[in-house]
Amino acid sequence: MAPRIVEVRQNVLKKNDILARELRERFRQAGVYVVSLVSSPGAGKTTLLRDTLARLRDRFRVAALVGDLATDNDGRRLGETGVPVRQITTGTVCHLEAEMVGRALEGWDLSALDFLFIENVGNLVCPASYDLGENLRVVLFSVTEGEDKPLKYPTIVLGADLAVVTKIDLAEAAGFDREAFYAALGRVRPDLPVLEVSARTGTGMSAWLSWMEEQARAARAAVAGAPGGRERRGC
Ligand SMILES: Nc1nc2c(ncn2[C@@H]2O[C@H](COP(=O)(O)OP(=O)(O)OP(=O)(O)O)[C@@H](O)[C@H]2O)c(=O)[nH]1
Ligand SMILES: [Mg+2]
Repeated sequence: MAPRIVEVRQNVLKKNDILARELRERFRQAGVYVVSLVSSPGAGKTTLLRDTLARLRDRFRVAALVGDLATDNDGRRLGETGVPVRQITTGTVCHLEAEMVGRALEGWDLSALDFLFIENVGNLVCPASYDLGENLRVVLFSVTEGEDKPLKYPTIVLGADLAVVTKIDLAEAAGFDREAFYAALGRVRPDLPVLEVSARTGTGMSAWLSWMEEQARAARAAVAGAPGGRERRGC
């Protein structure tokens, strides 16, 4: 890459980091727990998120932002759950940036939310470089996309807090080699928690929700216990 291009890219990333830090502080002050989902196109982000919103909406105040290059299909699908959803249409940009998230949140009272979910644009490369100020970043790999994906896209794995293997109902039909997948993931991030789910059959959904709720509880307890921290509603 030419030095000039490298410099511009570094400036963009630096600006994003500053905005993401501001967002993170805003989320912390509002007491909203933010979870982002990243994966290759079609791995099942919207489907998992739709079922997640439907299962959480009676117990928590939830909302979602969803990024896509060209359509509002996912926003409409998620909106069917009845929870507040905003679509971010990125045009030619292959990832969400902190600035886009900040703009999409304009006018939203974040303190009226317990959980905010962000579905990134389907892409295992570009989103890795852009912090969105989220508390948790979840990377999804479907059983149909090949066991070696964690090795081919290590940066996204290195920045994740959880890996979710999706479409587990198709594992047998797709000849998914579980051992090979876990070996590939382990070579990049041996410490990364992994959950297997099927939004189609509901397998693993309870484990996913419990895990995420526990992370949110722990984060809220840490904020409440920190010097200068304030009491928050538990969840
Ligand atoms: N069998 C099966 N199909 C699934 C599952 N989850 C999603 N799908 C299907 O996979 C396809 C893509 O799912 P989406 O949820 O749209 O995937 P996505 O990651 O949001 O896609 P993009 O936003 O385009 O990147 C759809 O046809 C879903 O019905 C699952 O658990 N099992
Ligand atoms: Mg989607």
